Amino acid sequence: MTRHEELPIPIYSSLDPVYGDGSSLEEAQLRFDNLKSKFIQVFGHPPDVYARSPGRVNLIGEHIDYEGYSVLPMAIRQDTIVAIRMKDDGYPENLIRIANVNDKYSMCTYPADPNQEIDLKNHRWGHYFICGYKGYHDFAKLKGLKLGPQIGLDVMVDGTVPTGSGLSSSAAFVCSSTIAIMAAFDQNFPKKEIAQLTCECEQHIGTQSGGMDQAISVMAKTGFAELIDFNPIRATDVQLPAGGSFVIAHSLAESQKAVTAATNYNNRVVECRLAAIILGIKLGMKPQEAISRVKTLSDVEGLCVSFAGDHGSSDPVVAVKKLLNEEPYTTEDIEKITEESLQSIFVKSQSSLDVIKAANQYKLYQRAFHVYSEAKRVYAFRDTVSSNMSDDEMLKKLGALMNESHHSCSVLYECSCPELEDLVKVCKDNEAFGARLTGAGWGGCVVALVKESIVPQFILNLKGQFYQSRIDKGVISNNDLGLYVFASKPSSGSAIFKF
Ligand code: NG1
Repeated sequence: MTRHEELPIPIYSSLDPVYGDGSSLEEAQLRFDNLKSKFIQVFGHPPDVYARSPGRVNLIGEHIDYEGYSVLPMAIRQDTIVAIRMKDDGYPENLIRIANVNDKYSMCTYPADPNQEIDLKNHRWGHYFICGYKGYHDFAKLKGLKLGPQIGLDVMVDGTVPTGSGLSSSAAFVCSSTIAIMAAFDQNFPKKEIAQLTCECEQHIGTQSGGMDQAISVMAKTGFAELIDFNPIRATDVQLPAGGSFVIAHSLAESQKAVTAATNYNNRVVECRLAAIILGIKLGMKPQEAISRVKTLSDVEGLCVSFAGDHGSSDPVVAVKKLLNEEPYTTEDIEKITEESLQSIFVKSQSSLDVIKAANQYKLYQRAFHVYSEAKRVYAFRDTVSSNMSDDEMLKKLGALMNESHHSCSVLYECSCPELEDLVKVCKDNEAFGARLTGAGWGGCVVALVKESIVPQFILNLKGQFYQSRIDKGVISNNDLGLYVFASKPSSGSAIFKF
């Protein structure tokens, strides 16, 4: 049987395979009708083709994808739809015009040049489309495909994934853009190649993104969470237990990952690399060898595990505890061990150099501790789901793993914030089996595992205990509450629509 990730992106001529029936189908039909009519209104022609990709919620496995470890997300219902038309009929033939159905996002215009540099200092929403445009051209070149002259594109976007919320609005946008461009050229490829490609596309925005978001957005299946492995990318269906429901709740603190990359997201990627290099050296590698060969903590896991073996354990955390200092490292501390300057170690990566410029200490012990222990929790979660425990026991165990994950993110990885801490506490006070920040953190959403039968009451309690004061202060309006707190079932992945 062909594995799911070997199949191309599905192409549909109607909406129901993705949006189901009833009110969600009606809602989708309205969105597509509106997208088409705005497209005609702005560009004077209907689009050729549409692509959609969903946001996601990560159930467990935070900040470990870029270290090569498996993660366990599911796609959510909210998605981004990109309508596209290739301009083969004259002026302005070599422009890319990107409009949005939401007036908040004004039209962005770029040259139709795949070699253009993205102006990272001036962040614009359309940059994410250009990530897909550049990435797809590089991919096509590698494949030896001819894309023809640099013709212009007209693009209209409709997104419902809340931005800056840890639900991967950026990946939903980059994936739907890349797939729309691919479909406009009448091409298609296996999902695993598109997952890899879209991850590389998103790195053009300046984050050293791991690949989880694009992988789940592209490969998700209705009704299942997925265990995503990297190198090579694979997705394995995970059936979630009956009787439980995942509630997603926004902390209302917005996390602008691309803007804070140097001090937050990319900082952690750099810290993990340094922790891995130092562990490699302490475990017998020559500094030069460690610097050139060790990219991630998974690269030195084998060494750590055999060190742990000498101490009667199989847990790589033992090596972290014994070989790294709990006190933060200064640049000088690190350079004494690596015998090479940080500048030169990271010379090929501008975004890492930006991290070094902004940092004055590095918490290597804490970051490595988090990564190795979180990687184990992902497998514990998967094993729990496939065990023969009763549903109730299972939900309790899964909740406990989620709580441990949150604690580790908060204390060791320091990617939480006061609003997330508050919200996690409110969830736990209201009978959630477990609750944790989801996605990159520093704002954004919490995911809580709740007994299905109490979901409506649980949401009402969150409203009273977390949102009401914010509604009163005008941070959000009462009518919008459903956008910020909702239960979610696993939804389907990317699709192309040709009507
Ligand atoms: P979000 O929540 O979309 O910012 C980011 C990364 C993931 C992963 C998580 C943390 C991107 C596009 N996504 O997700 O790859 O590392 O943080 O687990 O950078």
